[in-house]
Amino acid sequence: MRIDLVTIFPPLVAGAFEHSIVRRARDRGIVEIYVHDLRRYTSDRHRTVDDYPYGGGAGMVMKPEPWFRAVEHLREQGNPGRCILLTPQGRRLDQALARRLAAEERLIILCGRYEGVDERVREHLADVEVSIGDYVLSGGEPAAVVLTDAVVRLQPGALGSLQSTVEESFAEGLLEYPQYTRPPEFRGWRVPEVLLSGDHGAVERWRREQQRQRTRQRRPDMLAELGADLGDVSEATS
Ligand code: 6GU
Repeated sequence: MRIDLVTIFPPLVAGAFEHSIVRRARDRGIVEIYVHDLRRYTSDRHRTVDDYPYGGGAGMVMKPEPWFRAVEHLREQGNPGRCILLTPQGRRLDQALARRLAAEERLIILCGRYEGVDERVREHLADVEVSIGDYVLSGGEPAAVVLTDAVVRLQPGALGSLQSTVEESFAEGLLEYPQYTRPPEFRGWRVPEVLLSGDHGAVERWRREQQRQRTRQRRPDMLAELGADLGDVSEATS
């Protein structure tokens, strides 16, 4: 997979791809990531990327021309890919959307600044507009880091031999169970006995029950999504 990101702050996103899972996926050739400076695609001496809003009002609006030049230039090489505009008005990112985007050959991710992007970019350049949640960021850059991480870790081989239990439990519509490591007692807080018992069946049942409890308490919306039938059956058989 190839990911191209376009931003006015390349260092803000580039550093995030030099560590951990994303770094390893790049090193293994599973994903190619390129960060592009939007200002390279301006044509005036001051490399202007924004301008006053028509109709007045506070803040500046990002001009359409640099975005179109950047994406058209990137599309001259290879697969046109799917172009994503990151703004708080977009479709909310969830694991299902991450999986769909992870299946693309190429993503071109545009980081909008919060004040706004000329509407013609979302109408005629972006294929999809995405938000990472209901809160306000100053720009799409942190969202681009989040989206890229979510998509890269879904690439086959990206997690290596680590099996993705977190993704699996999410895929099943449940939150993850509590995890412990040594020591068995820390400041008087003990690891649940069942985990030390060596009884794999009991451990499995305990984890399932923890997942259900947690999901019920913290994310009843996820259980509702799962559907009444599945929920009832698993409750009845536990
Ligand atoms: Cl994609 N951009 C901005 N500026 N704020 C956000 C966001 C994106 N997603 C959530 N908040």
